[in-house]
Amino acid sequence: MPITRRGMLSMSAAGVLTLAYARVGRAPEAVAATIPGGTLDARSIQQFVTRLVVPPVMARNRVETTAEGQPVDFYELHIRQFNQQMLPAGNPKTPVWGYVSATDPNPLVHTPAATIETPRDRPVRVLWRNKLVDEKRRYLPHMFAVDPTLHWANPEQPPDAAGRPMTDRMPSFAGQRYVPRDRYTSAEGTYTAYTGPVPISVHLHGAMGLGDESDGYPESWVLPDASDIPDGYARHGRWWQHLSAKATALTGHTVPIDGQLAQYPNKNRPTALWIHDHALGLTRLNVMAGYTGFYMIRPAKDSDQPLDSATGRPAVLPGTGADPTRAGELPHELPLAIQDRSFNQDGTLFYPDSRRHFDASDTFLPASGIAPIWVPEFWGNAIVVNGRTWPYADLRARRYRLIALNACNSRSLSLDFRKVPRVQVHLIGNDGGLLPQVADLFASKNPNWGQLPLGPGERADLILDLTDTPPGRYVLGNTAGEILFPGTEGWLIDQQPKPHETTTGRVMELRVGPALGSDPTTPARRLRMPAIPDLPAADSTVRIALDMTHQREPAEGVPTQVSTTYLSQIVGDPRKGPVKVVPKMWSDPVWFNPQVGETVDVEVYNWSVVPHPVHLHEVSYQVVSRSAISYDDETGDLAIGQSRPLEPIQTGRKETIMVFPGEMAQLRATFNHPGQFVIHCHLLEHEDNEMMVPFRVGPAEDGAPGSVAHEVSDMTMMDGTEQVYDLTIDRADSVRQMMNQPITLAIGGAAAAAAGGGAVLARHRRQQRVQKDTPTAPSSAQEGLREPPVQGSNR
Ligand SMILES: [Cu+2]
Repeated sequence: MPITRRGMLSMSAAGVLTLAYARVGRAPEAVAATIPGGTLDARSIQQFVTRLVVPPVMARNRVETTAEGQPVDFYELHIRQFNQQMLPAGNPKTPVWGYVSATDPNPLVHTPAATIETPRDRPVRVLWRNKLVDEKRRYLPHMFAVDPTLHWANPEQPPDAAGRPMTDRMPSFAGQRYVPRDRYTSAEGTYTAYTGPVPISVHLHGAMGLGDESDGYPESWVLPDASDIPDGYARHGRWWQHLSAKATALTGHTVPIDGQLAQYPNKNRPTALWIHDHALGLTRLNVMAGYTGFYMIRPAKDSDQPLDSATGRPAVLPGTGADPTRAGELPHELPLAIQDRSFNQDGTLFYPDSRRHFDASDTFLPASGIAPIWVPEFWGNAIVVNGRTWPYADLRARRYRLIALNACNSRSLSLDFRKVPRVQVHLIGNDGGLLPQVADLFASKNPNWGQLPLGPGERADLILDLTDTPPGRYVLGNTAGEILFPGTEGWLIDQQPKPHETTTGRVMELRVGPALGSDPTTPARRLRMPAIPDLPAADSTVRIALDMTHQREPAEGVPTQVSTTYLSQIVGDPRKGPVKVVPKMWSDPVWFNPQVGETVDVEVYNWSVVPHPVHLHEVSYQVVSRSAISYDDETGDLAIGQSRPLEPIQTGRKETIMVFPGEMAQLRATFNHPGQFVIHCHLLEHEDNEMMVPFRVGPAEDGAPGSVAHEVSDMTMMDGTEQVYDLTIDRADSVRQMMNQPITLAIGGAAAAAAGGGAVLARHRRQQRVQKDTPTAPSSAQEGLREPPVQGSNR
């Protein structure tokens, strides 16, 4: 009987410290026991018995014409709930959400869905519709517990007297006490999880050059058109009306009540994009429930393609026209959506329905700043690839293109190819398209030899060369623990907490058979990559801090807990003097506001204890630099130390990058398209609890709803700034008060668990490194770090 995380945490403090210690890899079974899960023991799931599913191409409905006379492919896709054999045959099926073609007479009903394919610069229109209803058109409640205390879609809030939508805000729970759903009897004095119809908002992750009407803005969600939507419920987020009107003006289509209409211009360099949900405060749950898929932007011209340096002619990549698939064989290009999931014995997915699954909290909002259901991170204990647990792939001794997507909520991955004999693996692309230079994972200078770290939301385009690999069965492993931490030299996997050896340490099995004839594809070392034009020099700089608010439980002896994760605005130039940090929340008026055509350096500073994958919508960016930092929140001294070389996957263009603790990443982007978009952390739990802010390109548009705070109240000034805040939102206010106080709380073992396990170790290392690497750090750097030195730790 595995010990649950909850069980572990009800043990003594010494037991909890053992847990944090075990995560460094001394006791694999103990590590497995720390991963929260459902009632199905992940170790009992048979591995490598299910064939890898490769999603087919999505059938388009028709071709339309844009206002400019350009052909545009049209799709109508419905988000539905269905059962899928995620676990091996013989186990119960798993209820999941997926999107399904509404016009294909024989559609694929699967998640990941069929893949949308398009050449670069050819636009695509998709009418997305929320069909999360049963056969009688009654709404389906969420399969997971919806925390009502976050700043979230909140369709229960009826419009105010002036008819203004009151959705998309953090409700007040003053005078109420949280009660779990199964014990909830009365709205009198108590509150519980939301169980109404599910809001969704569909985002094409990585799409650039698009209008905000097409981006799946978190506040433009839709409910299903169910027959039993309770009276007074809003059908849409605050922004839906405005953005739908723009979509209608752009496409000529009326947007149905349960729909979002997007027109994707596909301006990207060719790459793999990811369709997933983005509804406010629900993204972690809606992505966990399943609807997901690939969207491939393909080369349209020769300059999009690599050349074969031996011939000077266009290279042949696996799976392209010159390299067709034989009947009965797997395609030579394999997209891999890798996700961690936990299951119950009845086949349902498990996701925590209580903060108690994460740590020892039992005093919740409004009595504390801690949400009752939200957890700061989630790690599943089983690995799912393209909708199947631990599949296998029948391959040949030849070259393949692997397009790996880390589609986990919080889990970092490090793909490990070292168990495949005589394999060669080259990284040729990332989320921003082909790299300027191919990187050999087995180069002797690669500190993560044979491995590829990949943060949530990132993609890796790899050439897997099995030409010399003898026939056999080999495990594609994962060497990253739940979350990555900086080693002494940056991203060193062998210094990280380890995954469980036989569960999360495995991704899939590669079954290699003999070659069938010759391989027409170009060896990766001969690829000469297309040039990437330089971005212009930056016109301005925006500075953002990644941070987490910790709070002490009122109970005696219980250490701090993560209350909120957030992005802050850094005012001032740290190279010239002390800075001021202004905490920002989703409800704040837009403060990141480039002009149309402006090139901006976005400097992202991470002084929290965990790395955050930072994702910018609408643009792809160039990572200009990474540097070690230290921050003293008493003096405001923000020291920028030694710069670090970019990882190969950080070269070229990016739209999601892992920013490590004690590090600043300088991201340069040109903002060419007006509208309102978001920047956020791609740990989905963080994104859902304030680690996301809107940015607007160009001036505010007529009819755009603005921010909640601006709309509701303009009576309060704080910090001497021109900001306005809504004091009726008590939680925002209490979080803000906390953010304005220096954090002086003790951090012990359970806090390490709360911050992601292994945090004790990470914090310790970071302090060492910041000291070592930061010659300009103030002498008080140690005390000035936002978290105090570890107390009572056995490290
Ligand atoms: Cu984060």
